[in-house]
Amino acid sequence: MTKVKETMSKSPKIGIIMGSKSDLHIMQDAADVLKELGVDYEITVVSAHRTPDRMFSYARAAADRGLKVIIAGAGGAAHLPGMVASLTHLPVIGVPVKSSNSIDGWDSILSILQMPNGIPVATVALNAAKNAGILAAQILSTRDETIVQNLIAYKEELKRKVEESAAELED
Ligand code: RP5
Repeated sequence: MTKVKETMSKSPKIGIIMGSKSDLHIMQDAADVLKELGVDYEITVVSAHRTPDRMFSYARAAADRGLKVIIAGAGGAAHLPGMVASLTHLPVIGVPVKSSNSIDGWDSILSILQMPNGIPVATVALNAAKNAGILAAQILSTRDETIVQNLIAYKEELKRKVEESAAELED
């Protein structure tokens, strides 16, 4: 990818949370793509079921701490994204994780996707933490021209790779 310009580094604008450290191998993709796009983030574990008080504090303090978007990943009975969305006005992007306690991943997807009217969670595909990171950057980019330019460069690179593959196959 072309050179990424760093953005507003003082306080992270994106919070990445996950129900368990066992989700990290998936959720790391969100962190990696945000880094690639030059967007500051913080990352931690917040369990809806095992640490409900921590979830309440995290979600309630998020906006005042300067976060603009929360990415929340969980698997199985994946209540974290929806509960966090119920506690903050910030946009929440949910990542369904196919976890050790998932039946087949549909449990995670449906737990996050099927929210009641009024409390949306922007749900990405199973294990698609990278897309959650890109979407979070796109939300921030509505007020940040540097991120816009980094996203354009990122998409240009995707296009270049496809064209390179096509050229190789057509040779
Ligand atoms: C969920 O349970 C977590 O988000 C994780 O996906 C799953 C399994 O957690 P561990 O038992 O591996 O800690 O709450």
